[in-house]
Amino acid sequence: MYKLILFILLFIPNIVSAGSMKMIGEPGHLNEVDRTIEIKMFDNYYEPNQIDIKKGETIKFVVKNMGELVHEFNIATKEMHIKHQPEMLKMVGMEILLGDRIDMKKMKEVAKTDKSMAHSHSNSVLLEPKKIGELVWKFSKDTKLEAACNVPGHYQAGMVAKVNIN
Ligand SMILES: [Cu+2]
Repeated sequence: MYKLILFILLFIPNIVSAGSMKMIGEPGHLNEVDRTIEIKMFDNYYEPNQIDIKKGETIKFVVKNMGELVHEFNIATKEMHIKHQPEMLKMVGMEILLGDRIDMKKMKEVAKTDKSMAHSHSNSVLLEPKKIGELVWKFSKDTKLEAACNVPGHYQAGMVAKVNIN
């Protein structure tokens, strides 16, 4: 019985995150891309700050960090962003996430014991200044979404883009 409870406690967070992931769409395939959208990240805002999508579209986002700070482009619901923020704060506390740099070596080391610190989410890219990343996402659901940066303070400073799915 004890083992069963432990099993449930260990796996509930995974089940919940997999469930909410499906709600926002799914990782897209490169050979199914309908459109490419370029996103520029500045300190602390996106350009454009509004993204219009047709339901079912697969979009390739080419994300460029034009700012002086590390930024994230993360597609999720508002609730998911708010849940993700303590994780990012922890990355700052552990000195994995520095103002203008990501300590990849430390990230790999810490991720061995704490998977949440690996920051490998299929719905986001985390970029150092001057770096370019890509994210292919299929918007299969018309859930209300936001593209946002969850580096501590950035979301609150307005680093959030509205995603309109029609
Ligand atoms: Cu940011």
